[in-house]
Amino acid sequence: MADSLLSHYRRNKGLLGTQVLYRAQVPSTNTLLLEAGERGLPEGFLALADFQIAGRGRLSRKWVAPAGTCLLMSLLFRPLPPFNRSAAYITMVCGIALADAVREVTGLSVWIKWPNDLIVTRGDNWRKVAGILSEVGMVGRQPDFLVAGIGLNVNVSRNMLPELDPLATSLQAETGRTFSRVVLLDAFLERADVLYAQVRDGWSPHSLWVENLAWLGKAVQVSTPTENLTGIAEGVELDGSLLLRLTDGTRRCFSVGDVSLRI
Ligand code: BT5
Repeated sequence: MADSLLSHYRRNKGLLGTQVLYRAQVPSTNTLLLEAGERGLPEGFLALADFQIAGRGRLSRKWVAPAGTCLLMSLLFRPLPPFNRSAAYITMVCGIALADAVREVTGLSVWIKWPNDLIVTRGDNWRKVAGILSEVGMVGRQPDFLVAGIGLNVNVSRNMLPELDPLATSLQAETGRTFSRVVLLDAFLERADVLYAQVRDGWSPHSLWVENLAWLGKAVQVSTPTENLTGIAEGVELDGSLLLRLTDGTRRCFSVGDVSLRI
C-alpha cells in the first residue's frame, strides 16, 4: 500500500508531530492523548491510528472509519493564556491547515463548514470529508491542555461510504484516485506548524478562518441539541461563535450546533 509507512511516521522539523505515538488500533486517538496529556506529554505530540474502536465526534456522536483507509490523528497543544481564546485559535488553525493540505495534495475545492467540518462542495451540494474534535484536558478544575482530533476520509471507496454517514465522502470518492496518508499528514503538519507559530506570536487566525468558511451570507439551518432555527449566516465572532440573522431581523449567536444549507 502506498502509505504503509504511516506506522513509522516521524517529522524532523517544527513543533508538531516530531514525537509520535502510532497504534494499529485504539479506542480513540483523542482519549489516548487526553490520558497522556495528564502525564505531562509535551506540546506537539501526535497520536496516529489505523483503526478506532470508539472514535467520537462532538456531543457523544460516533466517528467511524474503515481500518487503514483514513487519517485518524490527534495533536496535543498547551495553549498560552488566555486558555479559551488560544484554544479557539488552535481549532481554527487545524481547520485552515487541513483545508489547505487537502487542496494542495488533491486539488479539490474544500471548505470549512461551521464549526469544524471539512466539506467538498459542488454547487449547492456538499459532502463531509473530515471532522475535527477539540477537547480540553483538565488538571484539577483548571483547563490545562487541548487535544485536537482529526478524522479525514482518504481511501474509502464509494461502496463503503454509506456505512459512515449518508453525507460522507472521501478523497478517493471525489477524485477517483488514492492518496498517501503520509503525504497528506506532512502537508497538514507543515501548514499547521507555520500558522501555530504565528498564533503563539499573537496573530489571530480569525480572518483567514472566515475566508475558508462555507455559506457565509447564505440561508442556513442551525440545529442545536435544543432547537432548530433558520436564518442568514451573517458571520462569526472572534471566538468562533456563529451569528445568525433570523427572519424577524433579530440576531442569535451560537457556540454549539450543526449548520446545513437551505436550498
Ligand atoms: C466531528 O464530529 O466531525 C469530529 C470528528 C473527529 C474524529 C477524529 S478521528 C481522530 C480523533 N479521535 C476521535 O475519537 N475523534 C477524532 P461531529 O461534527 O459531531 O460529526 C459526527 C457525525 O459525523 C456523526 O454523527 C456521523 O453522522 C458523521 N460521521 C461519522 N463518521 C464519519 C465519517 N468517517 N465521515 C463523515 N461523516 C461521518
